[in-house]
Amino acid sequence: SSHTMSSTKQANRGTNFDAIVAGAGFSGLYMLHRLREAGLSVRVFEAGDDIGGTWYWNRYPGVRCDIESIYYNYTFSEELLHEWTWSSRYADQPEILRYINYVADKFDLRCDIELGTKIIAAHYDNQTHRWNIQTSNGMQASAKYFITAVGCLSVPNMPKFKGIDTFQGEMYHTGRWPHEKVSFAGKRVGVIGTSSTGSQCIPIIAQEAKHLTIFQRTPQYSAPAKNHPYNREFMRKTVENYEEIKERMRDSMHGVPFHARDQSALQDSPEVRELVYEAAWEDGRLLSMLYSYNDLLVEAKANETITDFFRCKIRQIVRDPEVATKLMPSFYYATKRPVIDNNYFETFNRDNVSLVDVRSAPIEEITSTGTVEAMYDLDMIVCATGFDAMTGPLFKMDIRGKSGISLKEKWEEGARLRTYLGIAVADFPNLFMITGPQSPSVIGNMLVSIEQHVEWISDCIEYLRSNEIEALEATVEAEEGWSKHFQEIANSTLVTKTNSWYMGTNIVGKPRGFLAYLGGVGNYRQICDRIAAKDYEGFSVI
Ligand code: N01
Repeated sequence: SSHTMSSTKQANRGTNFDAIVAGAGFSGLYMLHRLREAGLSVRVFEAGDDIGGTWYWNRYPGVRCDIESIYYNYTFSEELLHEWTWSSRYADQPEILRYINYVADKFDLRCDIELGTKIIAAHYDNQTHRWNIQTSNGMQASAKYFITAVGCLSVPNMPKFKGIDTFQGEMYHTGRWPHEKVSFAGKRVGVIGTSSTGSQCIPIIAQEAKHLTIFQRTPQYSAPAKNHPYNREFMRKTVENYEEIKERMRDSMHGVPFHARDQSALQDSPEVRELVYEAAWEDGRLLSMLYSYNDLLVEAKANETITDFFRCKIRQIVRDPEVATKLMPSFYYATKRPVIDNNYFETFNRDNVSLVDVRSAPIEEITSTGTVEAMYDLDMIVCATGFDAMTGPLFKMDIRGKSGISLKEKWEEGARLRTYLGIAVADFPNLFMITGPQSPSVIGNMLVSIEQHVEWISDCIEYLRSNEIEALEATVEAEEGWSKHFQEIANSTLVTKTNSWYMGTNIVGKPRGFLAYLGGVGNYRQICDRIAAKDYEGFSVI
């Protein structure tokens, strides 16, 4: 049958492929490269008018990565590592997008990417064992393997305030920022949201706007990023040692070559703890604070020692005690993704900045001239309100498996997410998700997770081809086992105690449940490799 398949492929080149990939960000691009190298015909469909995914859409002022640039890049090509030089510790969006474009050109990827084309449906055909794909512009295509590379944070969450459509000023969501420069000069700007995105754009907008009003629902813990230019010597040395760095990243908890100190926060005296936290504060890495001790995410008492430290810092930085009090976070530290910033808390000392607590008095309505019964007159509203994470991008496509049930229907049944390794789903043969729900991915450095998934998936596909297996499907038992293990790990930490996009609670009507695997990227890689070595244990063959 593989013979007929390949001759059909030859006859219908253009619409029939070995593999179809949804999305041309970091994951889709590498997937395309790997599969093409393995000799498959591949088509990538990308909704945006250009490649880059997250880094194509998120162009808001101040946008940078929170993982150091030298770790937030591909590691699969030594040549690429040597060719590229990052300018600073935390690269900004234009630089990361330049990198992605450089990679696309270097590996000649563009010819297999269809831009401005959203996949709206993907249905598995039981007769042909192929995925039939339909796009927003009426294209039909089919493939043996369907791979989602749609990202974890790609569907903006636009708040549904009453009257929002009547607002006559400019309104933006940070995740859909215009390509032309947005001017804040002379304007009364409101920013809704004070998390990773809000804390990046607020200091920049404040410098230009006539007045900036910040609508804060949940105060954040944020530590200074301590961004600085990289020097040539540092880049050279790092690249020279990259083999070792790469091993450490792949073996780690969060995809960076560092780990937590092997000590409880409760073993140190308050004075020593203070010194430890102070050093971490000065260090400026996303995980420095969390890595101060090994029990901050599991012991409530330990976590309280670090939240005290943050509150103290905020009180020191923010001059107006009333504003400082409003900025005091109280959830367990790092149960939301930590935030690192450039002058976030300092911005509240500016005369043209005011802070509104919308936890005690939520935004109820947007009128033609501003928010909240016109109490705040605004020329512009910036929504830094986040995303419908992980499942959101998958649900944008009507993905239907063997039995005709959609992924959305499956996971909404009993409000229960079920996957095998976050990669595969029972009833959906030959569907592979890169950085899907229940995988580690967004817990740390996305690039390490992306490369691991892409390599695991392409190895799996090569295994299927060399063994002439038509299709592979996760078994219900394997899926149950993974989901149970997944949940046990999440429950053993403090993360499930906090409402966040990790828990799905930021989206009205979304079932409450943790979305990403917390067992660590190193452990996870070992589990995935073990399963592959056992001839894809937990999968059944069609
Ligand atoms: O989104 P968020 P984000 N009324 O969901 C508030 C990555 N990222 O775009 O906390 C009022 O974290 C909401 O309030 P609350 C990173 O993984 C990385 O900032 O729900 N407020 C919160 O303050 C990150 O974790 C980088 O009470 C409303 C904010 O909006 C993830 O993306 C940069 C509201 C949303 O916070 C998401 O970050 C940016 C409403 N109706 C993003 N609805 C870096 O690499 C929402 N909010 C540095």
